[in-house]
Amino acid sequence: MKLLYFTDSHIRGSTPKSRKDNYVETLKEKFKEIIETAKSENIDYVLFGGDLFDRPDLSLSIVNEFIIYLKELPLPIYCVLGNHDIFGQNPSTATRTVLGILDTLGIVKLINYNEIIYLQRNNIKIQLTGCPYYYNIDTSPEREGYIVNEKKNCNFSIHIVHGMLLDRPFIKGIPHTLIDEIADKTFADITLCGHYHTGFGIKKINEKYFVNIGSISRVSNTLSEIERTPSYLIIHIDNKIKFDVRNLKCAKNGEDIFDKNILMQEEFKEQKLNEFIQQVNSYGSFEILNIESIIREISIREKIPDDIKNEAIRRIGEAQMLLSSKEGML
Ligand SMILES: [Mn+2]
Repeated sequence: MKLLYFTDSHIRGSTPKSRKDNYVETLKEKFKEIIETAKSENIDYVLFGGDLFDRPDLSLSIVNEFIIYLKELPLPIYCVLGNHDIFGQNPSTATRTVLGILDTLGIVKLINYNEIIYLQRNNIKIQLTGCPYYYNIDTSPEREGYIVNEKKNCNFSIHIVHGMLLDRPFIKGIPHTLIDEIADKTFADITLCGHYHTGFGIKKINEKYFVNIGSISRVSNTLSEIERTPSYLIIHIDNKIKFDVRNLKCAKNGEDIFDKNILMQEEFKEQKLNEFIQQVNSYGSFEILNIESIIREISIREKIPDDIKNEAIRRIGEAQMLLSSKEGML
């Protein structure tokens, strides 16, 4: 049996800020390549990890442009809902989304939570389950979205999930789940994950595989995204499992699609802001959060001339006025 898996395509009608190419055209090339591969290599089933669309109510003209590719496959793509496919991180809004409509039309097959699907080819039978993204997938005590409780009447079990599964601890304050937390609990032989666009590759723990090969799209201008080549995965299954991660041939060089100057400017801004915050903090904790008082205090300690101090206060006043008039317009 041969399966093809890819994730996080983020279909949208506009080009993300700081990308230099035409995002829609680039993404079409990727779909073409993946669908062509699925057909020419006789892939039995195509699986998808969520975030097919960048928003749940994407304009129908863009949806239409991409359905053409999906419809070329003889079978619907088996997929889970990503956070971008639904409203308010709530999978029960699916019927109101474009992905929900594609499910009704039979162009994709949404795997519902607790649903068990069997995929068969010759003498190989796979138990396929999935879990969509939901608001506390990475904070609930049992992390049940990642756990397959039972494996029966099959050779192997595959679970697709859209959540922040990671191989190592991540930035504090960003909810995530570590492979180590679920590896002993799940019965899935392969856990296919989307959501974390950088991906962590393929990890094997206790004869179980945990996979996130990363998004096929690069939507944010960060160093890791510039250096990453988007890829898809072929899974060969007979009496054992074999993976073949393939870089998309049509994917352009990161340096050619992202503007490194913008990245550097953003980093510079961030750095200056952090310096400013540190500087303010270094004067001790201010009990009063009135910015004018903070400026006055700093200028006394640093012996800053009055005209500079007054200019700073004047500019802050202007900025505050601008902000409040903008808020008034909303
Ligand atoms: Mn995503």
